[in-house]
Amino acid sequence: MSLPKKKWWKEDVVYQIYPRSFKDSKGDGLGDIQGIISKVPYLKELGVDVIWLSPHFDSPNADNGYDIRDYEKVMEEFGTMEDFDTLLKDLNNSGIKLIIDLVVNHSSDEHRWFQESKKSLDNPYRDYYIWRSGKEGKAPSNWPSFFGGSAWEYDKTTDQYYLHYFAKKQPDLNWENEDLRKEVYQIMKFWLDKGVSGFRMDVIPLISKHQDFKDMSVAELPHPETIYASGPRLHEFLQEMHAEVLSKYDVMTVGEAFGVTETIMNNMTDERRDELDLAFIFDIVRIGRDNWVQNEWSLPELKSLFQEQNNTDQFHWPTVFVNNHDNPRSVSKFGCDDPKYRDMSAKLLAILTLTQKGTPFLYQGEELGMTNYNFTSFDEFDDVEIRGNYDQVLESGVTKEAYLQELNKSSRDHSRTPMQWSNTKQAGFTEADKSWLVVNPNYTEINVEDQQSKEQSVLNFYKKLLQFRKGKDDLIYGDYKDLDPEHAKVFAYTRTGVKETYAIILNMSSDALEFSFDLHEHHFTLALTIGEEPLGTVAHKNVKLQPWDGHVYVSKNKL
Ligand code: TEU
Repeated sequence: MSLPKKKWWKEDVVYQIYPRSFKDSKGDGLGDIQGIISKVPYLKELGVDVIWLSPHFDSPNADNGYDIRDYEKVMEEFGTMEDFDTLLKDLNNSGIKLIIDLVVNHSSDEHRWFQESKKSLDNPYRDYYIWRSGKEGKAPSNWPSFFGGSAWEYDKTTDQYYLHYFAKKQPDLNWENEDLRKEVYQIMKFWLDKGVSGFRMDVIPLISKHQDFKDMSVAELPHPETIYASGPRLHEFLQEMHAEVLSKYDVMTVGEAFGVTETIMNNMTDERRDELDLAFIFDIVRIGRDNWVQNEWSLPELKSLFQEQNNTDQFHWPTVFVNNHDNPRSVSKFGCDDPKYRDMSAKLLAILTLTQKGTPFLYQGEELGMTNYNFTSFDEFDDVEIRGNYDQVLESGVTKEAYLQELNKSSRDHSRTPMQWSNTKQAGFTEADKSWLVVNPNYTEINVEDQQSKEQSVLNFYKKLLQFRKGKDDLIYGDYKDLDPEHAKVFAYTRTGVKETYAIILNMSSDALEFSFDLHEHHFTLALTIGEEPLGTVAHKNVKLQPWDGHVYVSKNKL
């Protein structure tokens, strides 16, 4: 058999840092770059290969940095350009690469371009954004914003509306304008020339707009992303970006593929088309979600989504992740946050993320098994998405209590509570009495310092697994086969490479059980386990699993 083409970004494990919540060095309650620098040894010891840094650019923070005022300046609260350069150098010296967030579907309304653009109809920057006249005193179309209300905002200076898919402080950039595109490519080169190893591209499929701005139908309105992510020039723009910038550097790119169809996704990441390397799709992490509502989901459904990721050819490579800054904590959603099984289930999710086929993306705190926070009032949320949608949701007849209950399952703020470093005040995140977002009180039980001292901790399990994965081409590139797609409790699959086959058997339930799989026949030996079974030769025919237990077996292929 032949394995997919080798690339460093298929083998590396990425760790996402949300700088606001990682580590505060100044005592102002906000994370910063010096804070990250102080934790480079921690990241090195953990064993991750690439850091993805969420936006660190100058921003008025309408959406925590996803609204950029100056693309070539560091956010003052986070530090200086010198701090950034030091971080990059320290990471590289530790053998870790750095990728940064490219947020170019929109900028901040405080960006110099927008300040100019709104001044007059003939301002040279007018066309950097999307301006249209209203229709009969109303917005140009019925397009909604993800953060509540219309996607059009009226500006009286020129008596026109500008488009914003997200908050009104995040006006959409006009990619039809060639000068704007050149500016973006120049910004990318600025950071690449400093030595960053690539970009995570925020809502990248949204950059090409349907130029007719036609009203959406009633059926289309609840999911505007499908319309927004199907613009006619997306592939053309990405190919241009590749030719102008990316082709000149050895980098990785991962596009946030919000709203795309399978065809767009496949084209966007087809190795032969020179667009992007990787994409995040949200089917897995958002299983059961409908906007802010979290419905029930089943394990066979989850497995079918992983199967779909594997139904591609050798020209595509998936990403694997169960956490990020826009989603609740994976232990609370996919695992079990009951303290009895919390650690076991966090370790199980580690195995799942690091043995599926695709580039794994971990998110800060995942390596500790951090959980959702129990929000008890709306004042505790920071998220612009909740604040923007609040009135609309309540007007639709949902009670405040019901909304709060649902957000406790679905809110983005769960993942944004500060990193839990120690058992001291504010979890060792900040010296300040108050952090920008509440610290989860379970920091007394879940924190780095404690887990470093305990051999059996989630953190040490991640370290072990990350070491285990390194250099194992057959595990990384091997073929994927789901052994029992219909099993309601066990997720079992094999990864078959050139010389070895791995069998991964995960009990995603709180029941002890036995999974029938003939280990003898396949000469499997136990290579790694969450539980206490001795590693090495397998004595049993079937696999006995404690609640939330997971086993990784290996066998030599018959050549
Ligand atoms: O997210 C876009 C996205 O996919 C959604 O998570 C979105 O935030 C929302 O849930 C839709 O209802 C990206 C960033 O990751 C996010 O943090 C930003 O807020 C957003 O774009 C705007 O830049």
